[in-house]
Amino acid sequence: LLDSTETRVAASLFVDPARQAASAPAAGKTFNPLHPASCLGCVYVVSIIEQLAQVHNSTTKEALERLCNFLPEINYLCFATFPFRIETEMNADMVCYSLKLCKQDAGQPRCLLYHTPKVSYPWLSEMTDIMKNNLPYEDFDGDKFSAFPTLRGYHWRGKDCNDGRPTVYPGRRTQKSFFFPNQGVDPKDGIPYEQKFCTESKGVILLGDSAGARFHIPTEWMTAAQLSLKSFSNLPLAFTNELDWPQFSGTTGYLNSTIGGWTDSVYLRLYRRNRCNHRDFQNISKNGMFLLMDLSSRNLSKPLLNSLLDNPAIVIYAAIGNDVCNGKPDTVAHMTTPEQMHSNVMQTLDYLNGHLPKGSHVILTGLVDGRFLWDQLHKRYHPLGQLNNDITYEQLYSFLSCLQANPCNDWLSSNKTLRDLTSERALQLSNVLKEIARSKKYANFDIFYMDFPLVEIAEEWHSRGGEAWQLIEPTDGFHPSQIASALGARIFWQKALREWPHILGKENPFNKQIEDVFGDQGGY
Ligand SMILES: *[C@@H]1O[C@H](CO)[C@@H](O)[C@H](O)[C@H]1NC(C)=O
Ligand SMILES: *[C@@H]1O[C@H](CO)[C@@H](O)[C@H](O)[C@H]1NC(C)=O
Ligand SMILES: *[C@@H]1O[C@H](CO)[C@@H](O)[C@H](O)[C@H]1NC(C)=O
Ligand SMILES: *[C@@H]1O[C@H](CO)[C@@H](O)[C@H](O)[C@H]1NC(C)=O
Ligand SMILES: CC(=O)N[C@H]1CO[C@H](CO)[C@@H](O)[C@@H]1O
Repeated sequence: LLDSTETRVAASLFVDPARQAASAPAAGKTFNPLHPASCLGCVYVVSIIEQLAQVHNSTTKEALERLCNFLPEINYLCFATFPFRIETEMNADMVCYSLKLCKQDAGQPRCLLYHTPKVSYPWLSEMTDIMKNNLPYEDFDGDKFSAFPTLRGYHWRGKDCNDGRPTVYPGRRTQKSFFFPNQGVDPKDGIPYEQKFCTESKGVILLGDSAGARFHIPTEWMTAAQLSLKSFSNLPLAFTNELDWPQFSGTTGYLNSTIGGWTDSVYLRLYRRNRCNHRDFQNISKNGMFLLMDLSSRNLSKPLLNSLLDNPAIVIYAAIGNDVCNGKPDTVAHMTTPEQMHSNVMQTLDYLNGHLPKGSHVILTGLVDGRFLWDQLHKRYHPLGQLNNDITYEQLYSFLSCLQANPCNDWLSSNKTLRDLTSERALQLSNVLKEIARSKKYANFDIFYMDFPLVEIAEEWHSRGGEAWQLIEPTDGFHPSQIASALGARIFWQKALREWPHILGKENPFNKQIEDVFGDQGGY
């Protein structure tokens, strides 16, 4: 459910079959317009239209035109999809029930985002065929990289991949694009640059969930007062990257952040330490990939590895939260148990031991204490509710739960008992990881554990004058923000430098020469 929720909810904000082909997960074959996502998408769009009308003192029709003009690429759909007039007496909840994009299932409560529903007027409009019929979409083909940034391209794994050749991927010792400009050989003396400059190189691989991939819905899309053509200029990029921004992430990020905060990452730091660690990163993260450990049976893609041909890698296994977070009403029954956790992690480690080159490192990071989310946010206003102070995160969470589209029914819940119980389970699962790291030995890698550094991140941010709530993604109220991600990379790095410096390798004395010969290759 989680898997489909994050991307589908977002996809439905702008219902467009072409984009869905790129953004929808391969969970099912059809997009059901009556999925909770269509309700969320509708409530969002109608709220924005109403707020635009309010901000610009215009009619809703003018506001709709304004919004559609912000979205030139899909504006034909914009008009097709909203052939209705919004009565000012109705708020977004009511409009969407009228449009039948929100529906009340038998025996279920009616889900409302706003606390003060206005009177429902008995008007109905026609839904267009596009909304009535199931929209087909293709299975998402993730196997495209190198020349193209998104669609799981080089934002995810750098430019050293080749679509057509499975043997071409980051970290392979036999071919490094790093050396391409001169065929790898110094024309002056015929000696390969690698021999001259590189004694040890290593890559970084992240096995993670949407937090690792930097899930983010731009806040600009939510604030009517600031909406402009520019606000949506990143829409195609955002959707073709599944609303993830791995190019800014704390593990594999390498581009300056355009989504707030700044970029700092383990990859960037490894690269600065040793310029031979170039383009060697893989993002094997996926939204809602709970139990991502179970690489074999769940068809999750494995990192590309070859124990004989690759450079050693630092593999970060980031559990964070998806083992306890789910959108099921009986959420506790669906949490990973410590026994399952143990078995999943052991399977992954066995796989890695069979595929990682000797001298690699695996770092297991523990689960976060997600009570932080509720504590920091529940009383604050969501970006969509800031114009009129009418939507708090508490309202958003309960609306999402009601729609069965809450990414984490247990931590994003007003039930304190449940939140505490979830943290207790998270702690048990972290302890499983800790114990494995303490007691297991592998031939091809050494293994370490670290807690998710939430406390250190919050302290560091506080000492820089920041506020704790800024560490959470404002739009979804759930994922770590860009700031948290960058600070996390720094804290990770410092801990590794202090406690396990050997995993980071030595500083390369030839960094300067490498730069002189190859110039700035952009870090990826
Ligand atoms: C809003 O528009 C109406 C009609 O065009 C006008 O009478 C009113 O003064 C405007 N209000 C503001 C605050 O500009
Ligand atoms: C990021 O920004 C810094 C300073 O603003 C600049 O020096 C650097 O080249 C930028 N990096 C990229 C990859 O754009
Ligand atoms: C896994 O992938 C195979 C081949 O692509 C497919 O036949 C199978 O149904 C998939 N299994 C699951 C659980 O998705
Ligand atoms: C809160 O959660 C606990 C644990 O799941 C459950 O037993 C209890 O009934 C819930 N309380 C309410 C008011 O829903
Ligand atoms: C688990 C997962 O989503 N892995 C993805 C990592 O990125 C590659 C492409 O770079 C995808 O093919 C995988 O699906």
